[in-house]
Amino acid sequence: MRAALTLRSLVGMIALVTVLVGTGWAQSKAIHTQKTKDAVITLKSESGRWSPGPNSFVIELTTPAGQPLDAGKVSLSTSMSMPGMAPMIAGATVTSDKTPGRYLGSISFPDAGARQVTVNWDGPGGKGSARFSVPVR
Ligand SMILES: [Cu+2]
Repeated sequence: MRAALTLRSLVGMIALVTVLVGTGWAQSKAIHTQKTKDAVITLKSESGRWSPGPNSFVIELTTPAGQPLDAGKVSLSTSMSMPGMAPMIAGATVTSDKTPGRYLGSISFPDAGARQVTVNWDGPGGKGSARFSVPVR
């Protein structure tokens, strides 16, 4: 009986780890965390940074208390100011994940350098915006 229970909990743990690896761990290093009055926004990716070329990443939105934020439609855009030329603008493709407050994004950068990032959201959990800087390196 005891052995059976142990085996069962072991199987359960393996299943849980498999799910975590499949959904979370592959995008687990934080690129940037930004707190606003209403939300905490975390950008994550496998490498923990943005690099020139295509990037896939995760946006997580929570309330200041750490509950998933029902953020509805989320968008992310970036701007880089370059001397003597118009700012370089790049927008991300953002889709909602099955997990509340979790979004999957992809974005491509032609070069390295600091980006001014704007994240907007508009959903049942509220509407808001955050701005911060992220290096592309
Ligand atoms: Cu540039």
